[in-house]
Amino acid sequence: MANLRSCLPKICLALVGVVALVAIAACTSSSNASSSSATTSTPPTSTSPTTQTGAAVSVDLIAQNIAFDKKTITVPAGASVTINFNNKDSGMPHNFALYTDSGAGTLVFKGDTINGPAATTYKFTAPTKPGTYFFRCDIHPTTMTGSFVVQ
Ligand SMILES: [Cu+2]
Repeated sequence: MANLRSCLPKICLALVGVVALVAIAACTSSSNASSSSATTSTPPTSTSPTTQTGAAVSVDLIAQNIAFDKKTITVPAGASVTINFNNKDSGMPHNFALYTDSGAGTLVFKGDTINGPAATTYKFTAPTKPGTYFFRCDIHPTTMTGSFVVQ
């Protein structure tokens, strides 16, 4: 008993020392982590000037009476585009498809066709080259068309 009692203060001191060490270690490691993440989060500057890092854009597009509710959709170059597509035509299939030009020769993105009434979400990356592109419904390629402007 006497032995244990005389040891207790030493154990206490040792514990305090360990706690202090842990606290110091936690402080220094967290400050290290925050400073290193700050330096690594800096984006590389060597990317080509035409490539803009993707802003996120969300666009609501309604198909109703075999027509889109928008004639023009404008997004930043290289943006991450989300199109909230709502087909309100009962029993009528529509989709959203993006082409480089109104000739619809080169496809950029093709959304799945959905039968109305139904809604879906299309996600794609906008072209990095600014210009006026072309979107349409592939089922109604002459009546459901619009300009997709990349800035
Ligand atoms: Cu259509």
